[in-house]
Formats: sequence, structure tokens, C-alpha cells
Amino acid sequence: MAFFRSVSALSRLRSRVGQQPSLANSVRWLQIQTSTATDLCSELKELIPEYQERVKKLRKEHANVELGKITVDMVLGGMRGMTALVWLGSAVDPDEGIRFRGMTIPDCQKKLPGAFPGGEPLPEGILWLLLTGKIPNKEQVDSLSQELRSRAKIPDYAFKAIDALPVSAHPMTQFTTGVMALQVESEFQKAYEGGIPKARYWEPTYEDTLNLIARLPGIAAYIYRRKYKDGKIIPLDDSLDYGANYAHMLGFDNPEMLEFMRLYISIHSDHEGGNVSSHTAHLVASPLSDPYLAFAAALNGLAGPLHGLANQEVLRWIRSIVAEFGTPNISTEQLSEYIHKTLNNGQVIPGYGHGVLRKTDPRYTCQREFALKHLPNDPYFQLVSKIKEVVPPILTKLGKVKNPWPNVDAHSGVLLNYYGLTEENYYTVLFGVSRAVGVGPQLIWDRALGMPLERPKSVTLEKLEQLCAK
Ligand code: NMX
Ligand code: MLT
Repeated sequence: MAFFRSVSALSRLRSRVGQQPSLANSVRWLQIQTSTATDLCSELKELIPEYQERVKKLRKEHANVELGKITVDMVLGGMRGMTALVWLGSAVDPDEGIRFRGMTIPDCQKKLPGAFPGGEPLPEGILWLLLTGKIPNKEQVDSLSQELRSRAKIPDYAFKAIDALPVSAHPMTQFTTGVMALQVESEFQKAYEGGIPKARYWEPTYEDTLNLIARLPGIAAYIYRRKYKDGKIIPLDDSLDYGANYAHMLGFDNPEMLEFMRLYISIHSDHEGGNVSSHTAHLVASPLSDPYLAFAAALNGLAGPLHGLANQEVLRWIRSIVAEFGTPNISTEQLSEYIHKTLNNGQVIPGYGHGVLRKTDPRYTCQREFALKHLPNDPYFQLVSKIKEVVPPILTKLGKVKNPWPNVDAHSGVLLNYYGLTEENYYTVLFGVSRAVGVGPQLIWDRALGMPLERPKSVTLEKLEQLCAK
């Protein structure tokens, strides 16, 4: 009875909302069901037949529906705006930014369990939401934390593989090497060699994905301790959640830093399917490469300075400003002069611009809110705030930059730096650990939905010219 009462209240609310578009977005999350399953795998198993039916119906009844035109500009312009992928976990609106299964970041902060009441969303909750589209409760999230801890043991040869590289190797090179070493234990590879039928591919993919997510913080922390500290491993703490444990294994136990890590991992997890790392993972997994192979490839894309490495570049650039003027407390004129100097050198302003977004990234905004709450007087935070005022009009004046506003990477470095994680070359590893939480669920769905090998058509330059001449 209570269920029917809430359904009819919800439909009344929806019909009112339909007349008030401004309210429509803010209540969309109400339509997301809360989860009732005992564990993540059972929840997923129940959902798979329904999703398979939906895909079957689309292919059978709507195979020829056109989703847009493909223009020469798109083909030569990095496929911007070309709808070419299905991605279940999230979608990015150019003006509003990310929604995780329909939920904005503030929705997630309100509705997903935190480590304490009112705390930032736990990454385990985001993982549950991205995989199932349902909101987990605290008990479910705690049991997923426990499950991830129980899967976290790293084989010794993975550390040895990393040790084979010089300490000077970039942390992302060490990270990909560690992930490739974990691949030795791939359940998918074993199952495929054992002749598993296609209908069950998702099962070992699920195992690999959860094992991979569980083990990444241990690998990532090892690299940090090896490269920047005494090399001693800090073991996992059985009382801590995923984000807090990662911070702890790095060597940080300040409760504010633990809370920032929960937020950091949650907001960096997913950004629909077309970004370089997510798209790479999906592409590489499409010929049935297992999740380790696919994710290692994704990390190599993330390591590019126009993608995930931008977080490293942002702090490096901020430090170069401070070095130039001898202080972070600089005037607007000095900052403007430095921005022009960077642009005149033929460099980009790191942390600004985006392939899809056309407004300030909400992932920037929520980090700014975190900083306003915890470190409002930090001089680097104040410099970042000033940069946000000065950069956009300058980029706009260039006349070619489609989005002059800050993205996720414009902010993360100063928060990490404040809490003592000062080594900016490590920052993309943090992004990488987080991205697995978003990419992993899609890799499982790719196999559950029987997604085929990805193979778009290319044209030669001559053919393109011929097509244009017609
Ligand atoms: N500073 C200077 N120039 C820029 C910037 C920027 N921040 N952003 C775009 N432009 C230039 C861009 O280089 C291009 O110039 P040209 O025609 O001479 O090659 C022109 O403006 C048009 O580019 P857009 O269409 O606006 O951007 P596009 O979709 O091609 O690229 C990025 C998107 C994110 C690669 C680009 O904005 C950029 O290089 N930003 C700086 C690096 C960065 O912050 N990357 C992180 C993205 C988020 N992430 O985490 O992955
Ligand atoms: C991401 O989180 O992947 C970046 O914002 C880049 C993108 O979405 O293209």
C-alpha cells in the first residue's frame, strides 16, 4: 500500500514537473529505484534479461532510425558530436555536465551513502549505481567495501614487474605495467580457453572487473611509496572503505584527505563513453580482450596531456606562475600577462576547455565547494580562484576555443597539494584508479549485451576529396 501511495505521489509530481521544466532535472533522480538486492552480482544478474530484451527490440524494430548526419568536419575533427556509442553509466550534457545514471553530482551527494551522515558519496556506491542504475543503501555499500577488500590481494610478481622499471619511470608507465602484470590472473582468459559459451561471458568479466578495481589502489599506492617515499608498503586497513584505504595506503590519514579521496574517486569515475580512456577500454575489450588488457590500454590514453595528464600539467603550470612572480599572491595584470605568455609560446592553458562541455564542469564546482569549506585561505586555492576569473575572457577572445571554462583538472591539484600529496607527476594515477570504477561496469555490460567487435569505416584522403567534389 505504501508502495502504491509513493508511486501515485511520484506520478503527480512528474505531471507537475512536466509543466515546470526548471524542476524537471532536479527530480529526475526520484525515478531511480533504490536497490533491494543482497549483493551486487545478484542485482546485476536479475537486470541482464531485461536489458538484453531492450537491446534486441531496438535492433529488431528500430535498426534504421537515423541518429544524425556525419559531416567532413566530424571525420576530420576527432568525431566531435558524432553519436556512435552506447554507454549505460553516465551521460554528459554540454551545459549541465555529468549525470551518473541520471543523477547529478549534488544528487549523488544527497542520495548515495557516505562514510558518515552527510559525508561525500562513497565510490562503492557510485560503482553500484553505475552498474545497476539503482541506489544502494549503506549496508549494501559496506558489504561491497568488504568484498573489494577481500579481493585486494596482489600477487608478488606484479610488484616485481614494477620493480623492473627504473624508479625514474613516470608513475603512469609504472601503473600500466602493474595492471598488465595483474592480467596473468584473468578469469575471462581462463574461461574463454575453457570454452565458456557467449551467454556467460559477462560472469568472468564481472570477476575480472571487481578484482581489478579491488587491486588498483594497492598497485597505485606501491608506485607512490616506491617513487616518492621509503618504498615500504602500508597494508590495507580492514576498517576502511575503498577511497579511505587508498589514501591510507599512500600514507595519508587526515580525515579530510580521506573524505576528499572519496569525492575525488566518485567524480572522476565516469564521463560517458566517448572520452579517450573510456572509449579505448570499450574498443579494446570489443574483440574479447579481457578487462585488464582493455583497462591498461585506457590508462595509456589517460596518460596523454590533453586528457588525464592535464591534472599534472595544471599544478606544474600553477607552480611556474608562482616561480615567475615569487608568490601566489599576484595581481590580475600579472596573471593575465602570464596566461598570454603561455599562449604565445604555442601552449594550451591546462585545465580549461573540453570536447563536450560548454560551461564550467560541475566536477570543478564540487571541488571548489570542498575547498571553500576546508581550505578557503590556502594561497594556491586563492590563485586557482583568480585563474578561473582571468582565463575564460582571454580564451574567448582567441575566437577559436569552444569552451573557455574550467574542467575537472583545473582544481584537483591544489586540493591534493594542500593535503600533502605534492608530487604532481603522480596525479594521473589517482585519475586512473577512479576511472576503473566507471569503465569496469560498462565492460561487464558490453559482454552481457553481446556487444560486437568495434570496427568503424575509414576513408583515404583522396576518397574524401572525391566525395566532397560530387
Ligand atoms: N588553451 C589554449 N587553447 C585551447 C584550449 C586551452 N585550454 N582549449 C582549446 N584550445 C584551442 C585548441 O587547441 C584548438 O586550437 P587549434 O585550432 O589551433 O588546434 C582550438 O582551441 C579549438 O579547440 P576546441 O574545439 O575548443 O577543443 P577540442 O575539443 O579540440 O579539445 C581539449 C578539447 C580538452 C583537448 C582542449 O580544450 C585542451 O587542449 N584543453 C587543455 C588541456 C586540458 O585541460 N585537458 C583536460 C580535459 C579534461 N580531461 O580530464 O580529460
Ligand atoms: C573525462 O573525464 O574523461 C574528461 O572530462 C574528458 C572527456 O570527457 O572527454
